[in-house]
Amino acid sequence: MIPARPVQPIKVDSSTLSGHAHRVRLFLSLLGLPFETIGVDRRKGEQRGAEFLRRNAFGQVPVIEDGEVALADSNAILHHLNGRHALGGPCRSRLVRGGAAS
Ligand SMILES: N[C@@H](CCC(=O)N[C@@H](CS)C(=O)NCC(=O)O)C(=O)O
Repeated sequence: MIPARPVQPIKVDSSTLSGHAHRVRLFLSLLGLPFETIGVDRRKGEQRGAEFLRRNAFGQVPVIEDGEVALADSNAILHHLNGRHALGGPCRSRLVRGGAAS
């Protein structure tokens, strides 16, 4: 099975100084996947706005939108990205075999 490339860039709701959001963006970068960061200003309380709470009722970043999949929680997101986009995990599929470096 060949890992699926996203048709559209994956949207990542993220905010500065969020380690949870950072690790999602880092993993997307390691996989070489296209993504778009959507800034959520937590100092302004944007994560508690009605529009954001529709995407994540816990009012936390990160949240991703990957095609038809909308998902919160960094661990769940990493699991999803690994399952859909990185056959065997990024180390086996891209880094160790040289895909990311070439
Ligand atoms: N279990 C969640 C935790 C996410 C989390 O704690 N996010 C923080 C930023 S690092 C947040 O959005 N806090 C809400 C706030 O500041 O009101 C995950 O792994 O994604």
